[in-house]
Amino acid sequence: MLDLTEPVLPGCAPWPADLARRYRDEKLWTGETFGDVLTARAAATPDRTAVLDTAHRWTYAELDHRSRSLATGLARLGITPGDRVLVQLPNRAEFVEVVFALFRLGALPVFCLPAHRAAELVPIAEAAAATAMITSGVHQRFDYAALAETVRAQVPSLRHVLLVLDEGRQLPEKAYDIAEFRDEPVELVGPSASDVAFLQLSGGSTGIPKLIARTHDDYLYSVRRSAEICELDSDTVYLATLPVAHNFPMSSPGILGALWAGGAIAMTPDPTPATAFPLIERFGVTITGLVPPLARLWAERAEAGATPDLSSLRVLQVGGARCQDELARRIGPALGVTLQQVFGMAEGLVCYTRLDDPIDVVVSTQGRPMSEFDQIAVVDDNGNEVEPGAQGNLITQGPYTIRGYYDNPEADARSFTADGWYRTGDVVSVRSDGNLVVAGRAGDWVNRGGEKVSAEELEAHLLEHPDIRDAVIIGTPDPVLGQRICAFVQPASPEQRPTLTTVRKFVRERGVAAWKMPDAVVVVDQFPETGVGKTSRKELRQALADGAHGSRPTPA
Ligand code: OOB
Repeated sequence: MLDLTEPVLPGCAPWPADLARRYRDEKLWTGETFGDVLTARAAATPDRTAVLDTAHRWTYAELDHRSRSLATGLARLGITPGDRVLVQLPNRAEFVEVVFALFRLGALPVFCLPAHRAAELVPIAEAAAATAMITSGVHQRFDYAALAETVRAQVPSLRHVLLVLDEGRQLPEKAYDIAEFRDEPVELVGPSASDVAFLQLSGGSTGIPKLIARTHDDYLYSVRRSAEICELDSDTVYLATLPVAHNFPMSSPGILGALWAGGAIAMTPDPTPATAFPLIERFGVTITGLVPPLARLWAERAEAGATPDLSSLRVLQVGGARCQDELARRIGPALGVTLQQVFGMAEGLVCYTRLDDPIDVVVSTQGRPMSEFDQIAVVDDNGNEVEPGAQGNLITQGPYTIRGYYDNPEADARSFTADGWYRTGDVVSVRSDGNLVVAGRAGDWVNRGGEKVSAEELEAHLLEHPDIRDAVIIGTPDPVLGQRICAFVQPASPEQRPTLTTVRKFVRERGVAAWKMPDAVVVVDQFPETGVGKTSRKELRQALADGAHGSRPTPA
């Protein structure tokens, strides 16, 4: 009998035995592994399409065979169960092959984003004590093989670099081509469902990366529930538009949800309308997920007319950052889809609006937890629950939310309560209908002389300005007031650039309190982005601190 009080991987906090037993008794954790799911689908529908990209179309039988074959080859190379393997691949079919090969072997993929560079990858590889890295050759003019070599040179545990190469590409001297490891499959023992399946990265990591260990049991439960809520079936074609290693396109319901439902995974190498729209038509895509800046771009492109045929697309998910109501209202009509808001985190909890929710819920809320076993609470800074409906800090625990980071007691002390609830860092309110409204990250408030201004609230006002395409509010240090309000704005057109005077006048005329007026307006053509495409407030703050953009706030 499995002792549930033992950590599943040294350095990981286990679920308390009573909760783990409950999740098993309730059949949330079913004892299946990812390998088991693929085996079952390949047996049931061997000839249905499992994965397609611009260069490949694999059936379930082919994907199953490829993953067994590569698992066997990786075992021959000396990769063993429990080994950590950095995976940094663009959205292409081989991502699925590689990840399922590692799952079958019981080695743990460490999911890195294509945007990561040595400054991120070295500490990640060190924290994970990774033994291998699987990456691509040159992609979008960046040499990932050279990057992997840089990482290997600095991380002694990292022995092997394996590359997914396009045909005709030359193999660098010290690396392997994964094609050399597609062996005749042999049966491998494989992991058990309570084992850790992979390591995911926490968003917004600084310093020592926070690694998130997810088990087959817990992650598969979230995948299954997500697929149910998103009404996936064997006709689903899920397009991985965001970088597929991220939790949202991976499992909410993502590529794993599509696979669980027996549908197809489609991949686009880049998320722009120019690339993704023709692929939606070509592959008959039914659902995909975007971060808000991309959703804005897609809506604008569709509103401009003359797009490829997007009529197969039924559901467009938006998540990863707050989708402003103004944008949410436009998406359905512009793209002819049902909008679904998704509020989730790699640590676990994912909330969805449901596909049959009234439009007010879909446009104005970030949905409700996927599971009746998710527990959420909204607490003040002392940890006491706030009045129903009031804003506060969201904490959560449940059948697929981790109870501690991988081997990082300092981060655990900050991010988890003594009894294992995860402090999300998000400020939310819960409406009487149970849906959450995300007001922002706890740090996204500007404290102007003691008056707190919600960045999200002020941004929503600015988005109503005809000359403003997108807006981000940042607090800047001020010797007298503590902080001042700086508005970064993207102009709607190059000719009409908003100014401090016009913006303040506009906000005032909307009946907003005087102390919420921006103290400075900085017009920029593009916002910096995180690896998954969210607008990076951190970089904007840094730009202000560095005096970039000539953006020292001017006294109003
Ligand atoms: C997703 O995961 P992460 O780990 O990259 O980021 C999590 C954080 C949340 O704590 C929250 O601050 C923010 O991203 N966030 C949202 C949001 N979705 C995520 N803030 C406002 N509204 C939303 N809809 O971003 C992620 C993981 C799974 C599914 C979807 C997103």
